[in-house]
Amino acid sequence: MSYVDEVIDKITKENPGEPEFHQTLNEVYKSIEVVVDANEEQYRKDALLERLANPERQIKFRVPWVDDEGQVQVNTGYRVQFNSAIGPYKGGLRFHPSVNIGIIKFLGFEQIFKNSLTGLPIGGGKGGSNFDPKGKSDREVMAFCQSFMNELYRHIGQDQDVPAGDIGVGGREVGYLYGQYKRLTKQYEGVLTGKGLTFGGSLARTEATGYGLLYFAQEMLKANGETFEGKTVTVSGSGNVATYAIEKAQQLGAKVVTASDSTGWVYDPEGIDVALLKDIKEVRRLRMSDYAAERPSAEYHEGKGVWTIEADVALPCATQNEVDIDDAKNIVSNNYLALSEGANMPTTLEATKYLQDNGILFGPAKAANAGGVAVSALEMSQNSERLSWTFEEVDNKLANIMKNIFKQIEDSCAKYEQGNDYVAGANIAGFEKVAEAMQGQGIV
Ligand code: NDP
Ligand code: 2IT
Repeated sequence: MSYVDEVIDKITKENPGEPEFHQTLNEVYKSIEVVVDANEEQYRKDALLERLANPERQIKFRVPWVDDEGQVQVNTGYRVQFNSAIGPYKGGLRFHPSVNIGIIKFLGFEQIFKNSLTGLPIGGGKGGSNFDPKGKSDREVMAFCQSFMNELYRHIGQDQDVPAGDIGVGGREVGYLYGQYKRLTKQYEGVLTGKGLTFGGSLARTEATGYGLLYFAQEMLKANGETFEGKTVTVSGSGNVATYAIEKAQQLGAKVVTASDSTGWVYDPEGIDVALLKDIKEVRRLRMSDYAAERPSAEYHEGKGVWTIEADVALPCATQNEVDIDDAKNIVSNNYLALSEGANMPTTLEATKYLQDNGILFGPAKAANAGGVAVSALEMSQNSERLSWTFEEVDNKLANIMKNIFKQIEDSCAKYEQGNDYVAGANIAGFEKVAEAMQGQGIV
């Protein structure tokens, strides 16, 4: 058995019941096998792959809070501090009823390599809770966030671990979390990113993941002689990533014809109305069915179905494993050119392989959606120097970071003869830097 296979087997057995973590472990470790084989003796002796797959620290805590009826509710909070080889732990917080330790570990593991690809000094971490913000009042969300921070504050800090948003955690939640951190510690520091613009947030952080996704996809299309001009794009999700992906795709001359949430999806052949989408989702906190009700050109369908629509580029921006083998078959039979992942691990391993085998350009999440965390790192820089940069300055840096990520992937693909397997290229490039940093710091 190869060293990679041995470690996948061992880590999987040691961490039962964590299918999402096993999935990313398989994807990453199988695709870096070519690098590992070339350094097998040293890596084996140093147990490098075992150390990398074991979080440096994982924290699990009780989060009690009182709902609007006076009833005490109890949720579980998590923070996984996965790897600090290249910088303080960095990664979002997810509030969603599905959250468990395996999901947080999958997201934290992905974050290590994503953060490495940004070229910025940030390690990998992730956290969250099984709290469901949907349908909760503002006061309930604040009560939950304050209780969550009452425990989390002792584990984080601007030079230790810097959380941010993810599913269910946006500007409102980051604001409540930051307020409570400051109250508990008396520190006005860049301990969270995605903050409001009046208290240390960075311009363009809200837009960063979606915009970055398009800057990355633009590079990927360009390398293959294509552009977004005149293309039709399908997007899933209707949250932070989806909204700003749609906005940037339209700015680049494409027409985006779909968006979705967990109850249904919209087909809007005239192109999604971004102003209406923002009003519905960000201001009024309503559903895609409400978008369809207010937009005469839009059809609403219950359930899942975005990938049945014919288009050129697919941008899944909702959640993990939302593109399965049947969706991949639709994408291929509808003659798509490319799929670029806005969500984390939205494509199953089987679907990814099928898309790549059928010549669909495939932009992997840890590269394609790295713009969010990259601008988070720029927010940390601005907080440290007590300055705020302009929108253009941040947006230009973001565009350059995304170009550079694509270049690193191409270089790794060339160096290890991976063709245009950008999944392998991203994993290899992300891994090499972290591996070298870990080797340089001894057995810790
Ligand atoms: P939001 O909470 O803003 O939006 C999430 C969207 O995905 C909503 O439309 C939501 O629908 C939908 N969704 C969530 N869970 C499911 C599910 N189980 N099935 C179907 N639809 C679902 O989150 P973000 O936009 O921030 O995050 C979206 C994805 O992007 C996630 O994978 C996240 O990890 C990833 N990401 C986010 C970054 C960021 O900066 N925010 C950075 C990089 C990656 P509903 O409202 O019905 O739940
Ligand atoms: O998955 C991700 O990269 C994020 N949710 C953003 C993390 C961050 O620290 O901005």
